[in-house]
Amino acid sequence: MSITLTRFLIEQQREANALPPELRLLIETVARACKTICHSVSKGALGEVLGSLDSENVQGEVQKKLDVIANELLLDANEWGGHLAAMASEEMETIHRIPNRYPKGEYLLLFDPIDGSSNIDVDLSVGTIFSVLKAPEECSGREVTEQDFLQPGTQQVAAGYAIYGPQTLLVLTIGTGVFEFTLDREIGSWRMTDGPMQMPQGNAEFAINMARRRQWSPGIARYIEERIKGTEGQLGKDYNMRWTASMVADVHRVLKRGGIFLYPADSRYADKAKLRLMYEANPMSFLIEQAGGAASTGHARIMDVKPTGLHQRVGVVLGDKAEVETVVAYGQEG
Ligand code: AHM
Ligand code: MG
Repeated sequence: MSITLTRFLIEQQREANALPPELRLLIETVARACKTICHSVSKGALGEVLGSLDSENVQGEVQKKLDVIANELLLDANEWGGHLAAMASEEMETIHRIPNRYPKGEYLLLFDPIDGSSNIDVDLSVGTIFSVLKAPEECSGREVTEQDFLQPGTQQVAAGYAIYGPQTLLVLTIGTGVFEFTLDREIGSWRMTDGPMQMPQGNAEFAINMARRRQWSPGIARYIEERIKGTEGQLGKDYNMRWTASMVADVHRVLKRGGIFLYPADSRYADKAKLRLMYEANPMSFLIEQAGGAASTGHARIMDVKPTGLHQRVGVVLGDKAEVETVVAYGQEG
C-alpha cells in the first residue's frame, strides 16, 4: 500500500531533516485546500461554479467564478495556522498580510489558484500552482512588504501543483526530488503514486500555442519549423505536438512522458511574455529541474531571474534538457 502525504512529510522531517515542522504544516494546509478546490471544480454546473464574473484581476483578465472561489479557499485555509508571514496570488493586486488576530510565521506563499481557467467551462484539466519562499530575516518585527517576495526562484523552499483531471494529483518538491500523490476521493487522503520522479529524456514531443507564430523570435520559429519538418529535414526523427492550454496539464505531461513546453516571449504583452514568473514559471522550473529537466526564459535559467514585480511575466521554455539547450542556442544566434 502506498504511503500517505502526511507520512511522507513526517518521514522527510524525521529522516532527511529536510522539512521544518512549519513548512510541513504549510504543505498539508495547501494540500487540504486543494481537496476542497477539487470538490468545487468537479461539481461544475451543479455547484453553480462555472462561468465568469463581472470583475477583472490585476492582469486585466476577466475572472472566472472558480478563480475567485479557489483564491478565497487558499487564503482562508492558510491564514490562521501561524506558519505564514504573507501570501500573494495571481488574483490579487498586492500581497495579503496575515491579519493581526493570528500568529505569524516565517514563510511566504504564492499561488495561481486556478491555472488554465479557460478550460473550466469546457471540462478540461485545470490546476493550482504554488511556490513557497522564506520571508527575509530583516522583516521580522515589521510588516512584510511586496519587496520581501521579490526573491529569485532558487530561493524557493517548496513548490508544487494540484491537477484536477481524470484523477486529482498533487505533485510536490521540497528540494529532495519530485513526488506525486493521487487523491483517494473515498477516503479523502493523498497517496504517493510516483517518486522520486525523473522526467524521460529524448521524447520527440513539443507543446506550444502555434497560433502565436507571429509573435515568436527567429530562434523559436527556427526551432519549431525544424521539428515540424522532422525526418524531411536534418533531425532524423518526427515530432508530435500537444497543447492543453493549461500549463499544469502540459507540464505534468512533460514530467511524466518527456518533451518540451514553450510559452516563449510574446510581443502582445507589456513585459513581452504571458506566463507569470513568481507563481507559474518559478514553481514549475523548480519541479522540472528537480526531475532532471531544464527551465529557461529562452536565454537564461528561469530560477536565476531577479524579480522586479509580483506579477512580472517571463518567457518559459522547459522540459527535456537537450531540447531546451537547442532553443537557447538558437536564441543566441539571433
Ligand atoms: P491563466 O493563469 O490565466 O489560466 O493563464 C495561464 C495559461 C496557462 O495555463 C497556459 O499555458 C496558457 O495560459 C495558455 O495560453 P493560450 O490561451 O495562449 O493557449
Ligand atoms: Mg495561470
